[in-house]
Amino acid sequence: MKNILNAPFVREMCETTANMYRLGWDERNGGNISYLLDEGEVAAYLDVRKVLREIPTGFDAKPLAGKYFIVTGTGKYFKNVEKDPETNLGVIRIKEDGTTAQLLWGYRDGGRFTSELPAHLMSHMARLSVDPENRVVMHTHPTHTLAMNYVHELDEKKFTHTLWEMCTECIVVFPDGIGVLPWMLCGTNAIGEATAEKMKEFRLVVWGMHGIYGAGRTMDETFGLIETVEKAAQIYMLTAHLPRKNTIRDGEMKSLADLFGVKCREDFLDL
Ligand code: 2HA
Ligand code: ZN
Repeated sequence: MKNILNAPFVREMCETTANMYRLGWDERNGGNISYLLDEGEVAAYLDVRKVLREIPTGFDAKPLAGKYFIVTGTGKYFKNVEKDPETNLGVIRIKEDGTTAQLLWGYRDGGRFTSELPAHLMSHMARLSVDPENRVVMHTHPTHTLAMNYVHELDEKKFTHTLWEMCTECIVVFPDGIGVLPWMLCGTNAIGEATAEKMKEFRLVVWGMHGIYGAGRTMDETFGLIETVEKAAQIYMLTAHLPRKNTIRDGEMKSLADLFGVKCREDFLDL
């Protein structure tokens, strides 16, 4: 059995959480990541028949029964993942009942997965239903995106459009736009269900005055989505209070989408 601390999926979790912490997005215990793993990938590092503990999830994730995830721990700091992955991360498998997580590795101090597991697993189910290759769900509190939530309307079309205008690359990176939820109580099944509903349509979902969710096929893709939104939000926050002299026009955005061969949400443009 190979050392799990060298497993690419553990390394990716360490590198990504460290990166996000240093960007200032994940203060204290802010943020969480879940990453769908292949059984073969896990079996190279762990005896998958050896369940350390069973932890009830409090919701039904039956479509994910038998699936493996590496997930950040509740109350754990992104700042600390790199130096102690086995305490701050856990590898779980969803049991056949759909409502129990079997812990195979991690949460060494008796901990458990993120309190946002409902939003994560429900988002995985929603994304897998539209993209069978989806593997990553990421939640974070990016500073400028969050700042923008206080001064910009929380309307999907308007929010997406403003961000598309802020960097030429935006419409190419997230042509499907951004779903927006109002402020809701986090850590609940209700916010999980609302997030998953949006995830059928969007790979990015803003949680009003809280943060953002991203989903993608790889860690890089998912991180890149959120990073691009955050960059655009930063440009917005640097310019929103100044007289606007120039802008990228809707027709120009459409021609970018066409050039790069992506299908954008045309109803979010005024063509
Ligand atoms: O896990 O970010 O939304 C900490 C959070 C809750
Ligand atoms: Zn949060």
